[in-house]
Amino acid sequence: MSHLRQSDPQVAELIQQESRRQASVLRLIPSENYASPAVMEATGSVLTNKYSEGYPFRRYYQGQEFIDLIEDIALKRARELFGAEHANVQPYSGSPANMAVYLGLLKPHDRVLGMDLAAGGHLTHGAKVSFSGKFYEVRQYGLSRSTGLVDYEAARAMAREFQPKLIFTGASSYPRTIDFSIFRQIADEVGAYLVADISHISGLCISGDHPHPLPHADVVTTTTHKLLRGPRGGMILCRGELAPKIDKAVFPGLQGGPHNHVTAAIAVALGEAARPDFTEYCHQVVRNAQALAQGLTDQGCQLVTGGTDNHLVLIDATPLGHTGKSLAVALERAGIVANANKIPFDPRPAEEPSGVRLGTPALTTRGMREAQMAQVAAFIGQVARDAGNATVLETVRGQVAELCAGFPAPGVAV
Ligand code: DSN
Repeated sequence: MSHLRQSDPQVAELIQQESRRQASVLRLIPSENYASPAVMEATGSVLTNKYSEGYPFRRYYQGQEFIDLIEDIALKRARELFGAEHANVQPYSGSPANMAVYLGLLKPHDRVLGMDLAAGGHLTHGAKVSFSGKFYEVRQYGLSRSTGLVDYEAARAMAREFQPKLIFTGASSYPRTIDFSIFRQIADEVGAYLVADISHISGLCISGDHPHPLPHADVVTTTTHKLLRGPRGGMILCRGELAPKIDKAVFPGLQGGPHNHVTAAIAVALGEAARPDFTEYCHQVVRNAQALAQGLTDQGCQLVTGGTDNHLVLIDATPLGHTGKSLAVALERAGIVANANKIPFDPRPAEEPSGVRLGTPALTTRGMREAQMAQVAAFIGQVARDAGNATVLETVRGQVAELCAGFPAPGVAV
C-alpha cells in the first residue's frame, strides 16, 4: 500500500489496523470469510476505471474488448459451477440481486411469500422495513415451535390461502437443511415462481453438503463473498426463458454500469470454487460447525435445534445469563467476533436479541479443524461464565491471538 500510505496515511493506517484485527481475532460471523489474494488483486485492479453499461458484446460504451471477455468468463463459470441455464453477475450485492428478481418477475403490490426475518429469513424476503415489505403484499412463513425447523405445512397452507405469485426460500440464520423440493411442490400448487436465496450456503450446494436448489427453483440468488470467498457482490441464476426479464431488471431496471473489477474477482472466485480443494474446504466447514456445536454443548450452551447441518450455529444466550448482545460484546473483548441475532420465537427485540450466531467459513479458510473448534468452544464457554472478569477476558484474548498466529489468514498482510 505504498501509494496509499503516501497519499492518505490516515486511511492507510486504518486499513492496516483492520488487517491486524482480521489476522488476530477469531472471525465467527457466518457470512464473512477471507477472499484469496488472487480475488483481492482482481478487486483492486484497473477495471475499476471502466464503464460498461449493458451486457457482454451488447454495450452502450466503446472500449469493451477485454471487459466483455472477463464478464463472459464469469458468466460461463457461474453457469457451469451451478448447472444453471443462465447467469447474471452484475448485481452489486445480495439485496440488489433479490430486488432485481422482484422487479423482473412481479408488478408492484403482487403477492409474495417469504421466510420471516425473525425466524431466520432475510430482510429482502418480505420484511416490513425493507422495499420488499413496502412495495409488495407479503405473508411470512416461519418455523415449527416444537422442532425449530421450517414449518413446510404451515407455509403450504399459507400459500394455498394467500396465492402468492412468488415464493422466497433461503435464510440468513437457519442451521438446518432446507428442502427445496417441498417448496417446488408448494409453488406448483399455487402457480408461483420459486426463488432460492442461497447466499449463506452457495458453497455447500456446490460441494454437495446441502441439496442443490436446481432444478427446483426458477431463480437462484446468491452473494459472492460468503462461502464462495469472492469479492462483495451478487449473482442471479435462472432458467433460460426467464433470462430476458432478469437481465432487464438488473440493467437498465435497477443498476447502471457493472463493477467490472468485482466481475473479474467473481470470475476468479468461481474458478477457485471449481477446484477439488474448494469441495474439501466446504466439507470441512460443515465438519467444523458440527465440532463447534458439540464443543459448545459440552460447555453447557443451548443451541437452536440442538446442532447444525451447515456452516452456522445459533446459541440461545438466555440460559447462560446473557442477552445475545451482552455475550457478543464480551466475546469481542476476548477476540472472538460473532453477531447477536434473534432466535426463533425470540421474546427480545432485534437490538438486544437472545441469540449469538456463529459460523465456521472464515476459520476453516485459515486451516482450522475439529481440534481447534473444541478450543474455540472452550474459549466461548469461559467468556460466557466470566464475562464480567476483565482479567479472564484478557487471558482468553491472548490465547485467541496465539491460536490465530498458528493459522495465518490468507491475503491478510500484517
Ligand atoms: N447480512 C448478511 C448476513 O450477515 O447474514 C445477510 O445478508
